[in-house]
Amino acid sequence: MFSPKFSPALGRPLLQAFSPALFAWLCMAPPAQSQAPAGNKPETKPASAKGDAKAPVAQKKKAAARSLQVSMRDGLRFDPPRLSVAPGQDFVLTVENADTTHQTHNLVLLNPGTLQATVQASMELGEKGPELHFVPKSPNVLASTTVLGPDQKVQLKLKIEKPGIYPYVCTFPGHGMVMYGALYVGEPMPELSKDPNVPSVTLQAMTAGGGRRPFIQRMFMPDTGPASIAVALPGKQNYCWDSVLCRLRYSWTGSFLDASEHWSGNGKALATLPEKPWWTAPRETLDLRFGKPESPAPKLKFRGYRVSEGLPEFHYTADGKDVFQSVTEMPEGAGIVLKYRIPEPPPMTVLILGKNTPFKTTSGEMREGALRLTADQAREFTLQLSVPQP
Ligand SMILES: [Cu+2]
Repeated sequence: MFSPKFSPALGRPLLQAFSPALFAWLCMAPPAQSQAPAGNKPETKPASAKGDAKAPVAQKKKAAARSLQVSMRDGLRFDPPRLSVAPGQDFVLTVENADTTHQTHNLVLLNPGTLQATVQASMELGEKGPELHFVPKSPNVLASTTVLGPDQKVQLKLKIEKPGIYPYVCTFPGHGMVMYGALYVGEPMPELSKDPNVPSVTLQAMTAGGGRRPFIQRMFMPDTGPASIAVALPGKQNYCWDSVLCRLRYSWTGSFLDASEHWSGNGKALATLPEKPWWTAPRETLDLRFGKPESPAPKLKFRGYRVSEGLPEFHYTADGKDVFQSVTEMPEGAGIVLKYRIPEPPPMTVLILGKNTPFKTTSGEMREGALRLTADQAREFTLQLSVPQP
């Protein structure tokens, strides 16, 4: 059995003034840096009612309370950076410091629109900061945790009646400008990549590759085979290449993959696309034929890819013939260019593009939805695909 030991500075759960619309209490798990034997994980103790004498709900078992979780993570960010709850819904927010760099953090839940002012006020606490856990006294503070050390966990029991977007922020000195998120109460959430309530630092950390470009990622992705490769081009285009069908699958503009589910789960979760693809390959588009369009589909075998200047050149064989394919971005992100190389092509190579194809070609003859290339032309050719203009 644990008996929680707190350092004087972090001694009691900190209770703030509560808005009438909300009440909260805290319960604190013992600090994990205590002398607990390995494997003895601190447990969250049952909540004890504090802070609001008018809140007998604390003693009653509330069956319907929703449980939400937010973790403090490396790189000064909350995970998830957004939460959503219905107005008037009882919920328990578990806040855990999961920062492996041993940073300490707090979480302060605020009235809508008071993030900047609260961060400012916390910076003005001066030497009073530590004893207040860096939480300024303000009616805009709806609930707050103490400063949490590594692996410490706290629960806030909450209910918010009034719809709105309630920021949560870490006011530990130096963190408030980048470490925040938002609780959506009865409000629709915008697309994550366009949410002004999510800091860009957080968005980047949630993006596969940390937002680096170019970047190559093998990942389970929506609407494609399990062996797909996602690539962030150096500008603003991204694409998914299917290594079973050996062809481009789709392309989208903007942020790369949101891989947070993938990393936090069992590794099987699908990455999500922050944007709808502006092009998805219809069935049989980009299929290769040797001889005539009616020739049987060649046997494809993916051989891997090599990387040059951060970008992959895919290699596969079609009926034993080597085919190389790479993708680059058109100037100003206006689209993508597919480059094919077939070092030893047969006398005639055909690429099925479909009628009314959006692809522009610079060589070969386009007839009835099929691009026909002589051996000379097939050694190296490109296809341009522009982002459709609205
Ligand atoms: Cu912090």
